[in-house]
Amino acid sequence: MVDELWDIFRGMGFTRARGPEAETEWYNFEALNTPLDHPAADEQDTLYLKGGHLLRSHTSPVQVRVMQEYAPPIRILAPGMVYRRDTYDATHAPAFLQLEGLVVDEGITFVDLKATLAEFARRYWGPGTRVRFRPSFFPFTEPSAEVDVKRVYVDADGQEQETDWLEIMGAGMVDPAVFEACGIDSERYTGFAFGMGPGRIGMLKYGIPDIRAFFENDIRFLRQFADR
Ligand code: 2NM
Repeated sequence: MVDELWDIFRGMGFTRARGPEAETEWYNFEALNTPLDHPAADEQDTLYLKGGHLLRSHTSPVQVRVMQEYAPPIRILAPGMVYRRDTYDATHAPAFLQLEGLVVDEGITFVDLKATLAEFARRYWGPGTRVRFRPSFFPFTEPSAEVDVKRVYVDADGQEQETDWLEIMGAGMVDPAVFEACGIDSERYTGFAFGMGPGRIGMLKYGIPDIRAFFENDIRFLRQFADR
């Protein structure tokens, strides 16, 4: 899944970035405009290690590290494992893949966000794909949106069919407070970011009803995807 998604974003000019899975509270929360007493930073949702570190709860700390080290223009994709204190059930795992993107330059607007993510959706699900942006909230973006796709296709009887709207990712314009925390001039630069779960997208694509199938090492399940 990560390789397939990566191929599309590489074709749109993104570079791959990586970072540590054991992070500090500053990189995981505070640099991302999330005070430690914000509900999203509540330790209920986070796995703490000894010595002031925690397992990253999203890959956004990778974006923070890239913004600290490189001057814009920035166009990166950060895939990797993230960790949350979630109960293991059909739709949640305490360790799961996330894939986040970040674009920073002069003059980047919400139009760039919509066009990039709509183009991604059409390259992944096909040219007939419809894309919908719904208002949402993330501490590190303003405005923020959930991105839904609907697939329109012609069935074996020649009838036009369409799927329900499927939620595939969150996205938004990077909050100026995040740029300032990372040492980027928020008067000069704007940008957008997005995040998705490759496991969730695979579940939607292949009709996998239970996320635990990815972790159980049932060779009959895994072998179906052995062609990459
Ligand atoms: C999402 C949704 C919206 C995001 C923001 C950033 C950063 F570092 F630039 F602030 N990285 N990723 C982001 C924004 C992630 O995931 C659902």
